[in-house]
Amino acid sequence: MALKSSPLVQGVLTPKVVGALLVGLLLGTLVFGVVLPSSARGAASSGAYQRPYPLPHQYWARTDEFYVFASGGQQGGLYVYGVPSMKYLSEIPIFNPDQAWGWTPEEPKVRKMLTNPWTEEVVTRGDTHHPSLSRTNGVYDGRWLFINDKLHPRIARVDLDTFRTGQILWLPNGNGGDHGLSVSPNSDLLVQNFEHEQVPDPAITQHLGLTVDLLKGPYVGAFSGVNIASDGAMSNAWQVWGPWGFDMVRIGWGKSDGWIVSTSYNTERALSAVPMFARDHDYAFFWNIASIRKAVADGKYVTTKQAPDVPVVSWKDVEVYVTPIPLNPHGIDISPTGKYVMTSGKATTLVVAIDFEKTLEAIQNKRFIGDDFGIPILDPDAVRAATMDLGMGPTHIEFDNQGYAYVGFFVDSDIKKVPLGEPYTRLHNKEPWKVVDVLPAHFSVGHLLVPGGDTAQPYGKYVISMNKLTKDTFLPHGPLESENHELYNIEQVPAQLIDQMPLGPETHYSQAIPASLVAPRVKTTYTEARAVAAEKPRVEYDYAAREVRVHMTVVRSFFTPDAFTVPEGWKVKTRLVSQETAMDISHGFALDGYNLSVSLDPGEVKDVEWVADKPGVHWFYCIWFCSELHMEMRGRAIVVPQADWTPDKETHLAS
Ligand code: CUK
Ligand code: CUA
Ligand code: CA
Repeated sequence: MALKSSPLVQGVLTPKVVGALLVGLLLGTLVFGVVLPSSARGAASSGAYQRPYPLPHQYWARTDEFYVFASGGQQGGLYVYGVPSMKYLSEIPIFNPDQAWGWTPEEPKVRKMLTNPWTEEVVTRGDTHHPSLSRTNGVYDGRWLFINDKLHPRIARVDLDTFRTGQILWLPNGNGGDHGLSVSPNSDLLVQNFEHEQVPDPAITQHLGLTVDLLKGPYVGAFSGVNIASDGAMSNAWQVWGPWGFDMVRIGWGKSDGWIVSTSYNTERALSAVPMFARDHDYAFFWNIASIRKAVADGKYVTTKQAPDVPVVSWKDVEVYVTPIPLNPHGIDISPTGKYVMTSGKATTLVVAIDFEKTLEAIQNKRFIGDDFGIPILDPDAVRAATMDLGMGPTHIEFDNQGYAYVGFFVDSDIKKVPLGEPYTRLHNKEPWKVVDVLPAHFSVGHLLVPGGDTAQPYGKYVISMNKLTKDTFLPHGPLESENHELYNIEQVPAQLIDQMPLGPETHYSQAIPASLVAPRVKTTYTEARAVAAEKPRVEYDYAAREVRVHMTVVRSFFTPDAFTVPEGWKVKTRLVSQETAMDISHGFALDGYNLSVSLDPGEVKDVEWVADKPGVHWFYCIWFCSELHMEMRGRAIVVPQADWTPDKETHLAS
């Protein structure tokens, strides 16, 4: 019986229908099939992949194998879901305020992170593209996730013990348009490319020996190197500038250790779309990291007024090579041993596998076919392992643990599975570089992921395709449609599409990490409140500073104090101290009519500052349903008109 025709689904529970259901229940067959999830019914059919969650209680056992951290694009943070259940878990706000997830600039810590250090503007629009999980020896370690904002020159560190943003670092000398981001195999270096060409400080263009015209260009490109300390703290290390903008990037490992590989699709240095396709090829870049550090050590750099501590190095002073890649390459990805660097001509059907061992030999033997802006151009014949004609619009590539590459095609709307060459042939016993499987996608693949598919040891088993278009896959939900994350099991050929999930527009790269590396470190409560546990609730009036300081404890289901007075126009510094120790019992402080709402997790301490510029009674209330007395968990901020204020209206708490 088709689910569609089920009377339960249609909600037509007429007496006649209920009667029929009862008969069905008594007979114990057919009708029962209607109300069970389709997976439970499908379980008997042989060969079909069985979804591990036929019934909810099995989900309570928390049996998902992987967390997926999906960049939220214009949502400005991350989506988090489980695999293979494809169940949405949460969101992590980063660059955009999001009060649903307790991330509001009313909190000074958040406000400071969102503030551009040079302009002091609070920047609340972001566009996340490229998450990069921290790693040790080239393998995810579950400590942090780093991610960029394409709209502004800033990157963030998310701490995986709290699923909260711990740091936002602003990159100097650029206006944004930063794109590819990659973390080194031991998480001590991060590289952030500027895809959009810039008009930098004149000190930089002078150092580069290039001229840049504000109106006519051509502009110049850059990437930033960021140091990551052992506690995850990020700091600007250096910048390299060159004639082009740089798109995607990976820091190498294994055979490509010590090198940064990146792409540029605009080696034309064009200022509009069509001329960006003028050349029949652009480049893949190979940057030697040690040579960048040496240029800095040798003093071959300039600095700018904006960032006097950040050395800016010219491409001329470092070791860099290019090799031609057909028409406008985008993604550049590295196989698990670090040997193959794969990229593709986005506007072609061609996918290129570069052998990094051959590349190092070609550099040694000077197999150059010329130069561009002084950069030696490596002979494609000397560095390529394969050039494959695979389909329309190859965009991004990931790798599994069986020696296969997975290439996503935007135009073809599919993923092609391709065996890699040596040393992987002993794993798959296939002729390398020939398609062995085609995974249909719905529709237009952007990024794709294999769990661990950008590391030295992919976990394999699944591919998730992040499709840009959903067309009619889901119920209509307005002209701006969600995207479609599709889960395939890749343990067999053909791969099986096992689930789909709509997710907000629009994710770019996403990564999946074993649940066992993250779940055990996730905190359920904070311990900050212990430090101030001895402090008593109080209200202090500072007439010189025109400031009221409220020290408030918060516990089910009371604010203490639950009322205080403020003279109109004064600043109110409110310290909220959660005395909760139980998991999942968060409170909050939202103030009627004041554009102010902060979340307070168990054991957390938060400071909120606001100016009492609206006279009257303003209730503050708890924002989460924390107990059956949640609605009653509220109190009053009484803002007394300036003319009416007398010191006897001060609030004094009984001690
Ligand atoms: S990009 Cu969006 S699909 Cu910003 Cu990595 Cu290629
Ligand atoms: Cu505390 Cu609701
Ligand atoms: Ca081009």
